[in-house]
Amino acid sequence: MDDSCVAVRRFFCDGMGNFGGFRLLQRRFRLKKVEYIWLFDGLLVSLHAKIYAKKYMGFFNFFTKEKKETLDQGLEKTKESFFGKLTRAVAGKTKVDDEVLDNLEEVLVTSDVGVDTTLNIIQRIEQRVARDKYVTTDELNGILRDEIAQLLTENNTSDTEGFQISADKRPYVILVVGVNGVGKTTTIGKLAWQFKQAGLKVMLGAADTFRAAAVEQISIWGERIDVPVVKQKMGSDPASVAYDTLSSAIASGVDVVLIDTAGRLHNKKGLMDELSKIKRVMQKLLPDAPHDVMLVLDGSTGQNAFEQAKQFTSATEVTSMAITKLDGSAKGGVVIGISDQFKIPVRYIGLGERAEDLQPFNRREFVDSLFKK
Ligand SMILES: Nc1nc2c(ncn2[C@@H]2O[C@H](COP(=O)(O)OP(=O)(O)O)[C@@H](O)[C@H]2O)c(=O)[nH]1
Ligand SMILES: [Mg+2]
Repeated sequence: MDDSCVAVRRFFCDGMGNFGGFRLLQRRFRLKKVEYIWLFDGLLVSLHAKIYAKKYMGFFNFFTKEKKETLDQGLEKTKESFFGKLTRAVAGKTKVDDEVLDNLEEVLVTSDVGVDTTLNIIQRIEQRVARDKYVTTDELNGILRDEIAQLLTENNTSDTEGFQISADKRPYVILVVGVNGVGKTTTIGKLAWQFKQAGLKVMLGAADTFRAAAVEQISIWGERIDVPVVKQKMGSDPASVAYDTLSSAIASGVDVVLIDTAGRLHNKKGLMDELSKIKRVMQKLLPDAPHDVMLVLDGSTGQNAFEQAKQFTSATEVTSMAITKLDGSAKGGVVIGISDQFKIPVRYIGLGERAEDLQPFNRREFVDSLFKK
């Protein structure tokens, strides 16, 4: 059997001979070839599909209508605050002039977009105003939306359409880093659940051995979503836990490994040493591991998240980011700034505590949702 084959279990079809569902599966996974056997399970017909993705194991694109609603709801507070400020910024004005631009600058900075990105946005709008001569304040919304979307798509990173793993990178190892409390363990739990839903075999490594509660928390997630967690006792060497996890994952044919870490920012050298050791030890088993170093940032901390991104990216090679807790926070603008300033893709955004509240970050969808009235 082709080693890029992955079995998708429990893919229930609503009747016998449901080739529509079958084609959907093929399209969603962008498969070259699909093999299947029918299993009768009471009245339900379970489709056991063996998928031969020539190169990639793809995932569902999570961006359904329901996801859009979660995004809209999650960004509610940010929108309220942003548009409140924007309305005040243009009050009594019909034309976008220097004063409106100054006010807009303040709106963006106080919405946690960050100074540099704000300046980029203002510059773009100035150019637009200079070009179009007379721009009304009524048009400002639309222009802002377009310019922000444009800015974000110019930075050479691509959106995560679901998730893809190259067949020659298996197990695919994601090392999750970030300071205490940002949502690492929760994000790992949510991702593990989504990967599992997509038919992948997942394993978690409890390498945050700093606090007993941390090991317990990831174990609870593991039990809840029925995913194995490799752990040692509190205080043990995180690198040793990572090693154990990876060797166990290799032995049992796991597709994705997620490693939780403590990532204390006590000092840059300490953090650097700890993360390099984890990497080095894993590379003994799998030379190109970790395939992804995902930095988790708490979006509700606004500028603090920026600071953390700066510190972590200078301490270790971060390859992706997840920004959590956007729900219930008015600081969603931080996603725009971080996405613009760091040339590292923001892959996921956290919009709540449920497993399905973690979404792939899609810049266009994000900006559209932010500007939707
Ligand atoms: N509302 C909300 N809460 C979140 C989100 N992500 C994480 N949390 C909560 O943030 C708290 C800290 O998360 P945890 O995963 O323990 O952070 P860690 O210390 O980085 O592992 C927990 O209470 C989580 O439930 C999110 O996207 N939205
Ligand atoms: Mg944790």
